Amino acid sequence: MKKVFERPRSLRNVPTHYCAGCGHSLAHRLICEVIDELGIREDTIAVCPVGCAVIAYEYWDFDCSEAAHGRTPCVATGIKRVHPDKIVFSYQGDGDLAAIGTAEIIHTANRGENITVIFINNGVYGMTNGQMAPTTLIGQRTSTTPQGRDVLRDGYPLKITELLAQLPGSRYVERVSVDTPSNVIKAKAAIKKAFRNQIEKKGFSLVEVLSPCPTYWGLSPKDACLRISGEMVKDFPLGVIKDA
Ligand SMILES: Cc1ncc(C[n+]2csc(CCOP(=O)(O)OP(=O)(O)O)c2C)c(N)n1
Repeated sequence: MKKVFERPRSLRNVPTHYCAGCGHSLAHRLICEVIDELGIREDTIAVCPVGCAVIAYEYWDFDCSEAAHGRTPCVATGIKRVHPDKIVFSYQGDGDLAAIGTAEIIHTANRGENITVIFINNGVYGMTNGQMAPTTLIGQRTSTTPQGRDVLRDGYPLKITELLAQLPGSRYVERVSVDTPSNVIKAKAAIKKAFRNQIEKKGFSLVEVLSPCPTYWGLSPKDACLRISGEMVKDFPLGVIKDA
């Protein structure tokens, strides 16, 4: 019988703790497929974040380090500078990257560190019960904005990825989504390009992944995916933002 589907070598055969319909598990798998296809499993070092993906190292079968809140780009920088031959990536949610670690990601991009950043934007702080994140949409209800995000009180959704693309040190910045099969395929291609850039020593690459959080959006997994294409992409349009 012809084999049409198998688990990537880099993905451990264990159940994850993610909620039904969560985009983290899809993103994890895509990263593993890319690492397998590039043949870099033995040379890859991941830096795991705080937030829902805090124990990503339980699911990935390659070397991983943990970092404190928002500091994964700094830990990744240190590892990469000591081991320039290794492929180093940081994995962060929007609370981690765009709030707690704003300074760290800006300076890492600005220094043009030759690392890869995978940025999971689900618009909320998932792990700590769905509080507002910088990426929360205007009017979006969260546990800390029960009436909806109000611009006068809470400011605007932060397009941190566009901001990072402005910096001369950033090389490749793309926003993708995992809401539909075709977008999943595009997301994988972007992740692969970001890893390939690092292998080719091109510098700082970041892929933002719009990711459903059915639990804290209060939606079914299907409706959470529909919310991405119906609402989220208006503020966070998909596509290449910078490819220098
Ligand atoms: C300095 C500091 N700020 C905040 C927290 C609480 N905290 C831990 S994980 C987390 C949520 C991170 O959310 P995000 O990065 O969006 O990832 P998600 O859980 O949504 O995947 C927060 C707020 C903390 N422990 N310390």
